Amino acid sequence: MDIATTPTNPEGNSDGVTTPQEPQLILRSDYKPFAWLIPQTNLHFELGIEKTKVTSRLTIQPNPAAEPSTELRLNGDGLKASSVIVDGEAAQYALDGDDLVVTIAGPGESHSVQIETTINPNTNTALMGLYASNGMLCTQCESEGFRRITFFPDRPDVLSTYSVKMAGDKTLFPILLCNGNQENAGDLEDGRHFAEWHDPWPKPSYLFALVAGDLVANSGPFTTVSGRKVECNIWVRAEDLDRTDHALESLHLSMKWDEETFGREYDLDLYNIVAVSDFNMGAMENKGLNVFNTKYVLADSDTATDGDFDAVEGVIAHEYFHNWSGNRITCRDWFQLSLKEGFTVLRDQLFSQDMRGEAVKRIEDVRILRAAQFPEDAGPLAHPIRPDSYREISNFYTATVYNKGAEVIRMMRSIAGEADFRKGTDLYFDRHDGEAATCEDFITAMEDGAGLDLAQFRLWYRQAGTPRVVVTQDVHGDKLTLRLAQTVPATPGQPDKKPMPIPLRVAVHSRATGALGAEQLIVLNEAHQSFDLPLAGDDPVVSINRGYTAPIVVERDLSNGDLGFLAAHDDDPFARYEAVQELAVNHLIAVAKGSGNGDGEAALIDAFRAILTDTALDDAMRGELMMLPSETYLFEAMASGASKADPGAIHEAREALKAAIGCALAEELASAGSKAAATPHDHPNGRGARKVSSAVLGFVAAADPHQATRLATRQFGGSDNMTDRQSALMTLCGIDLPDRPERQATLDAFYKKFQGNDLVIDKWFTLQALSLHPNVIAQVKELANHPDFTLNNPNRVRSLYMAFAGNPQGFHDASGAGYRMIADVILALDPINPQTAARFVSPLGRWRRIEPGRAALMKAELERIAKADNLSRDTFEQVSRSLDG
Ligand code: B3K
Ligand code: ZN
Repeated sequence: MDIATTPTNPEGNSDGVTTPQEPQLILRSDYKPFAWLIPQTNLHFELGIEKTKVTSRLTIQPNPAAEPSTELRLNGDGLKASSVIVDGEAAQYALDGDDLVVTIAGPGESHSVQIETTINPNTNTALMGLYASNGMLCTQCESEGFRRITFFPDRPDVLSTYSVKMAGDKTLFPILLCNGNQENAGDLEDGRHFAEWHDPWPKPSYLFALVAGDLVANSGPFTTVSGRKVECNIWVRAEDLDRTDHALESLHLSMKWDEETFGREYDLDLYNIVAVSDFNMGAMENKGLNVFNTKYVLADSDTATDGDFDAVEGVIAHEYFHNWSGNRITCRDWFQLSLKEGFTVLRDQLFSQDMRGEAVKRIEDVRILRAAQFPEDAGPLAHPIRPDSYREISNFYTATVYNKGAEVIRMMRSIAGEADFRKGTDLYFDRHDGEAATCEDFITAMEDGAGLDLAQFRLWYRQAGTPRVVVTQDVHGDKLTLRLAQTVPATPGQPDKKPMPIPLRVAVHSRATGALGAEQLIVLNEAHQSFDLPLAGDDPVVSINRGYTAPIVVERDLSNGDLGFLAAHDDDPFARYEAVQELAVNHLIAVAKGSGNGDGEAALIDAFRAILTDTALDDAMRGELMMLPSETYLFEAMASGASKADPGAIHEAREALKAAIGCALAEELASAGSKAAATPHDHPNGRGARKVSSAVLGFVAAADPHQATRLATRQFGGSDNMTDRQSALMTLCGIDLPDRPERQATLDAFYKKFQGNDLVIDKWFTLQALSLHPNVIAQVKELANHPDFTLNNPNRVRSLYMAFAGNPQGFHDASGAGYRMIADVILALDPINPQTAARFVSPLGRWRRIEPGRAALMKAELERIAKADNLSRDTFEQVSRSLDG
């Protein structure tokens, strides 16, 4: 079964060529409530891998909030109904495109509608709806997958109570799971069995889930604050069971944290999580039955890195938090997606900050925002966190809706303060419990509960683009006047923007005395505005956007000396990180533009010396401070205004800086590296030490590849954990020393040791595709022919090609071969899994901001894709926006 493809005009043109018809543009302003309420939905599944029969019985009633209608429009996607019965009689119905339109003519306020469909989960390579994965059956319904199972008003504002009976072969599917609580189960004839499930909480169809397979559980109860005992299960294949403790523990921690921090208690007796290896994204928050990508469940230190452990904890928390921000209160329509996603990302970020330390987590989150969301906001796919239109909603599960959405709510929190923010969220949860709500409802609850006036703040929901704030200052007497000027850049469809409220935590330090000024919060809400701040002493240095209170770009002209001072002494850890980033960006962009001089490099070497030798710094933070800005972030910085990014020049400048630091600080790096190597894995400082040793290897590799080969080979051989193994192998993969056998030998040893462990073999593909090796394009081509490679598994596709698209040196190879390879993947993957294929378009879509030679090659690849027949709605939308925007 394939996802919707672009319909063609059956009449064709006069010259006989058929013209593809554009998929429909859906507008936020067109929202209308559905004509019917569906208080009860009964589903009966006769399960089979190749043939599943679905009988759906809906109780329907006219919706008093909508215009009355005799037409019941039920969405379908590639379905055929074998029978449609209304109130016990064969119904009058018609297919309108993929939708089933049933006439409800009979008398009475309540009707029953029964529909039978048959589907083939085994041919469902799009992994939306009901599909087969590794011999089990599972579902993914958000956003519009339920319509691939049965005809239904598949929209988030139709809430219904579900009762489900499922039956299937007991050997193939010993475990039968659904939302809610199991109410009945038993054996049937012919080796089959059944289970009946009931979910007492009304929900939209996108939260429906069903799983049937041969699974075992890691179980551990949780007792809620009011004393309710919840059975928590992490369901996996038997061979994966010993890698599930971290997931279960993360779930328990999340449940406790949400009670304490947001006053939210779990509301069923059962919480099931199932791990599947074929999954389009990270995980799904289906009510009481989360379905997860194995990548975000399975972890032990032998096979998962510290980053993987954090990701499991974060995603488990995220899906759990959706139980309130998403499930108890859902979205009225998909334009409101950030209502649940932005808020839930903020909640999971705050949780991880509390679990692992605020400073490092904040830096990580800002790094993600800058790497994924800033380019989106600056390119043809830019959209507000609450979009105004879409053709395919799957394309709007973006860093803007998620991560910028979280930043926008975080700004409300900064303005309100923690205590009043909590009053706002309490009111939101109370006021809208059980409803399908809007972003506007959230903002109003925040105004009423937290006592804020968010009239102007609403612009953050409407305007796309990353605001830029230019900072200048003058000093008179004992005051510093901070002059701020904000602009919000034009984005597709939004040429003119208004100034927005920008909360900034600021402090003024004294370089002369080293005195650190007191922090205060200012809110910039005009295009130009000045603020008088007290001085802490002579030579004032402003520390601004501390903690990254606003998702903006700050433009200021600080001397290297001032930046070095902030990098070494600021009392806000984020501001220290930011000062190092700024030093590096200033220097690298100057070098890439051909105007760099030795001062920037010298300042950076001094800053890195201080970072490496500062004994008061913990290693987790030291590791963060040692990270140079990513090449993607540097493109954004270089491509400001009329100037274009030159990926080749940026890459060379960055590698040269790494080499310069590696040479100048060889001793300091060696000593930090040996200290890190001597720290045992389970030492409290172990994680920090591993981060430092990975950063050290990066600098040594640029300066002295022979030495790095020795160090990395030793680290690989002596390590008892995946974090160290991965950083060693990453270093080796990037080194081009044909006379040394270590690179290939270590890759082979890694493969041999972990063959059969899909998640680790994904790493093996990724490390090669991301590598700094000059032959990376040829290597990726060869890996695509490896027997373990398949286009049918999204994790594997991403492990090779998403990694490659994120490898600036390979992807932006001046020949255009990298662009061609990604375009080929999009074309090959689109008929198999359109949602995953469409995700590869955005790297090519950045062509307008790149120097003309490469831009032409990127655009040509987009045009080649656009010409292909039968593009999915997903890929069609992304490619056409990338060419038009
Ligand atoms: N809500 C899901 C994402 C669904 C994506 C559908 N294309 C996971 C999450 O954000 O928690
Ligand atoms: Zn989510």
